[in-house]
Amino acid sequence: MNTKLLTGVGVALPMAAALTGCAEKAPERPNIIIMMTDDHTCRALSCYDRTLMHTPNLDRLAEEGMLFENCYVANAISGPSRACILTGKYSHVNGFTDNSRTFDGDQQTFPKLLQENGYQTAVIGKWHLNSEPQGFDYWSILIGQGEYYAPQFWQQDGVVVEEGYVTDIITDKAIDFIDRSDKDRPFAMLYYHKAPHRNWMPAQRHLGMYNDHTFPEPATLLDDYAGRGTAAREQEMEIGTHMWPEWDLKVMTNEQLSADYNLGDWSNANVADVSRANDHRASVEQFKAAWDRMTPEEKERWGEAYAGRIEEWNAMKETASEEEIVRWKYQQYMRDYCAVIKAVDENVGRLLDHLESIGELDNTIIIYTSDQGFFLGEHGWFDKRFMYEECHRTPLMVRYPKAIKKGVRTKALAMNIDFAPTLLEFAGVEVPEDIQGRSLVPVLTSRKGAVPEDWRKAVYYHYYEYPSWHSVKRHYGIRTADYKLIHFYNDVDEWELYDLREGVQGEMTNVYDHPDYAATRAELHTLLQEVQAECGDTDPTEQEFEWFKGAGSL
Ligand code: SGN
Ligand code: CA
Repeated sequence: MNTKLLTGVGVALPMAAALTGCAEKAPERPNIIIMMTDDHTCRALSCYDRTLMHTPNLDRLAEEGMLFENCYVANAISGPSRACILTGKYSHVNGFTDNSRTFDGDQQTFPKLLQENGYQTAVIGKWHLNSEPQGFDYWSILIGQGEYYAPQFWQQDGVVVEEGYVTDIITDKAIDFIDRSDKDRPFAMLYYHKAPHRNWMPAQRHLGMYNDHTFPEPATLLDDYAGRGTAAREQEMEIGTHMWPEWDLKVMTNEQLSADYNLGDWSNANVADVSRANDHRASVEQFKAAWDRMTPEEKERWGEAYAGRIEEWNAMKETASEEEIVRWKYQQYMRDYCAVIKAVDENVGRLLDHLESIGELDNTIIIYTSDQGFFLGEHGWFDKRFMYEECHRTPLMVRYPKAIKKGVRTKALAMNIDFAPTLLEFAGVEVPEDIQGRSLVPVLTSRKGAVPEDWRKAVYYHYYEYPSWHSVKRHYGIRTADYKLIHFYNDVDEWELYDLREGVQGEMTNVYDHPDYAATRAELHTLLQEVQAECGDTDPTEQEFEWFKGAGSL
């Protein structure tokens, strides 16, 4: 029946909208699952890029559905991104501009609309919006960032600690929700992983799996930030300087982890050093607490897996050059990051197999995405926040064989605010006018992922969380098919323009003041103004004031 509903979409869907509310038609509507990871960049998905790792189960979604080569987030940070997805609106409209915010759960969200229209709704895993979930029949969410081992879940009946590894547990809960759901009504589930968020703690079965593997280095690992502005130079997310050996790279023995750990004498240090020392100390305490959630057997296995790395580190840490340290840290970072993704890939496979075994796979729209991308050593960085490609772009694969052709890749400029209207349209629920995203249905149902003529010419971005972790300055801008225009503001006033056409400088050379780009620059400014006017985001200064009023701890 879904086939009937969706064949020749565009004609059939308005009819579906008219059917909304008819209880007897409800079972015909597709189930919905958004599979979202935290900080999973396209480069660590083999359907996007085969150089780093193999993700066969995630690739299956691309092989059996559509892959978006150009999906972008509206604000590359967790809570804001989640709020954009829930509401289909930009941060300045849904109010969740940075991670210190509390989501106003009374506002309209797509799960609420689905629930009102007969869907059984659930959110399982990382929520990170500070307020209690609304619009879900079932919720079981991690507290804040959550924990990798023996994670705590906040759910309707209180807080529980679950034994085991977070990615496996979230999947168990997802399967359980599906199995418990009423078979006469469709379900919509947000299956939201913590992985592969910092500090990248792999599952027991994946410990040490990449110990003997050397990952290729990105060409810009040792970037000196020449040719770009203050923001790129003044961030605090460099692998060399800001990645802690203990917390991030786990170079602490089990003996150190179970005892007091001395980080040295800082009594003669200056204020900046003391502040860094305090951050460092906090990160060690944080790691001890995370490690302590493991069982004695798990700790033992952990200790064995990291022993070689710890030995290497102790032998080199005093003598190695800065460059050697960056390159060594990069390898350890990649080993853990990719191992954490292995568990995601396996669990996505497990969930797909389960749906198949109960006959619901083809009747389910499955979206795979991340809350944003991530730097894997490009520009010498980890973390995200910048409007640069590595984290601005996010993975997006959509599988729904009743309406979407297999193995198609599209270049259409998509955004995470588009998920809400897309899913509502597929579900036959009228899309409210105030939703700012565009339904991706015309792209998804096109034969070859063709970009419709009237499609958006640019995606809009705005990042607010500064001053804060990693010191990425506030900025906004647009990305078109070929160019990117960015304005860094607040304590700087700097514009950047990048030529993203193949074989050109990319995001290494700011061509904003280059005479060859004068015409392009003028066009982009006009387009930026139009896009800002359309989405109602024209006065960052005003928002800054709001930000200061609301800022708390992140
Ligand atoms: C934590 C991390 C940061 C990260 C933020 C936001 N530090 O503070 O590295 O940028 O979360 O991440 S950590 O020492 O606690 O790991 S987000 O994905 O939730 O937005
Ligand atoms: Ca994230």
